[in-house]
Amino acid sequence: MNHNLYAILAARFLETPETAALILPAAQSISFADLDRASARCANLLVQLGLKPGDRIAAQVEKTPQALYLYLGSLRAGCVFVPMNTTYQRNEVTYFLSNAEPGLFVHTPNDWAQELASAAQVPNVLTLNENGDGSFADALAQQADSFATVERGENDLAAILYTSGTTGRPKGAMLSHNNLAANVKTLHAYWHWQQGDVLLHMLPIFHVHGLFVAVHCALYNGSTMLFEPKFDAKRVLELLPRATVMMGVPTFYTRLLNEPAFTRDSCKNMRLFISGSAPLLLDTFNEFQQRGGHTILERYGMTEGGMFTSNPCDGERRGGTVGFPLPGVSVRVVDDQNETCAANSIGNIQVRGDNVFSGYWRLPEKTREEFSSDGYFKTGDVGKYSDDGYLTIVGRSKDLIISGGLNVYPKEIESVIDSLPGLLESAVIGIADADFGEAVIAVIVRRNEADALDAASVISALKAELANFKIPKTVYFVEALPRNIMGKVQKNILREQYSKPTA
Ligand code: MCA
Ligand code: AMP
Repeated sequence: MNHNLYAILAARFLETPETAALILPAAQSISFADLDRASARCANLLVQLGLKPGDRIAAQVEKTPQALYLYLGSLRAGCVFVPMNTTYQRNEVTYFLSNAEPGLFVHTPNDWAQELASAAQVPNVLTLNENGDGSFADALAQQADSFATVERGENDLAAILYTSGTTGRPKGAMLSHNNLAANVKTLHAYWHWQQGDVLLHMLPIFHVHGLFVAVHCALYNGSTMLFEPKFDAKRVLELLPRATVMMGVPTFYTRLLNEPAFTRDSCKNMRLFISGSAPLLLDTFNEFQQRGGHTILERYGMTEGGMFTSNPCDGERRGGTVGFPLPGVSVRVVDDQNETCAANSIGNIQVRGDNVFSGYWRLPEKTREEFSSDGYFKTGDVGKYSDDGYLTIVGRSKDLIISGGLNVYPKEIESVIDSLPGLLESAVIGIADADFGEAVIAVIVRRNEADALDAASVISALKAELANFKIPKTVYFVEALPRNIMGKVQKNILREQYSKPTA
């Protein structure tokens, strides 16, 4: 049997080849048969460029149908897809290219990508802009539109997704065809995907949520996606009457609730609203229920394994919890000695299952550290089970901020700040924010007041180095950072201090 994920998805969506796979903002429709032909053209192009199964394809491109063809073509050719956030800056991309050693880099035209690719000796470089044009699209047009999808085994890699860490550089999570297939099959059944479902797709497609959860579920169900370039609350209101399922990060839901026109009537065609990537506040859950008449289904997952737990479709969706372990996924809460915690006791969340990745790209040591001796992945999240089996995430043991569903590791920003002129040290923390859930702020100690950068200059220096969502919303200067007896910065004190409304 061919375990290639594309073959598994296509066997289902090609049952209805003339159904629209994508409907674009200007109402243009792309059928499943079109998708199959376009991904075949891409796979043929990859072969022509000399890419072999197992070769990496790095992509830093906007959300267009062509970006999806690139992903599906990569699967079909047996290559390993490495998507990157479009707001990563040159230093961030430099690292990904040198670490992944791709055989092809497809990028949005800018001042630096070509130069970085040459420096990293990437053999093939193509462009793709936000309109779906560029040398990648031109090259696709020259290719034949059929391709025999390459045979892949269960453990062959389909993708590497980089996730940052509390220390050091980002790590590439290696996801196999079987990891991805196992998760989509489970989610398809658990969320009761059904004939006629239409997915409102407003997430980016360079992360697990938008690409592997949303796109895979729609393809596996043969469902149309209303494929929008980015989230826009007013546009959601226009499109909801044509959709039945929406997935989003909590910011999507708080922004929708800020729209006075959002009512029960807006949602009357909807079957399911799903939230994840960050905690959904109980207030948002309750207000959405009252205003929209729908109970948001919250689920929990991670780049390293897709989805782990979910509230049920049937049965109680309990606000403030992430529901039950998905079928086939074992999720346990353990103490620091790896002993299972009793219900209502807080401990470390660990997961095991066919969906869970095999390790970090070229980091065997790091991989070993992150798995228990009995094969559970240590998520770094902290939680507890209720007596009746609902999991609640109560915090994180990792120093991580999640802003608008995107992960920000303070250490990375602190290192950049500390290297700026006249600055001695810094602490980056997350404080509660009505829009992003958590907002990034920086508390900085100057080395020398006379020639230290001011707040605006710090922000503009950071913008040149880091993706936009990592940039602190506010910068504070202090004389010294609070430290404990071991010399460790007490971020809890800073969080308390800066969470108070400033006069
Ligand atoms: C944009 N900005 C942000 C963020 N996004 N600031 C903080 N956090 C963010 N997430 C800033 C920009 O820097 C810019 O600032 C200003 O907001 C406007 O930028 P724009 O791009 O127009 O923002 P937006 O369109 O309003 O985007 C907000 C968003 C977006 C819709 C929440 O970030 C988004 O789609 N997030 C979803 C991320 C996601 O897919 N996460 C899943 C990861 P300035 O004006 O100062 O320049 S996968 C995962 O976590 C696991 C597996 C899971 O469980 O799902
Ligand atoms: P990422 O590394 O981008 O895959 O982010 C995964 C992290 O997002 C998890 O380890 C959790 O900390 C967080 N996360 C995902 N879903 C939820 C949720 N429903 N509630 C709270 N945190 C979540």
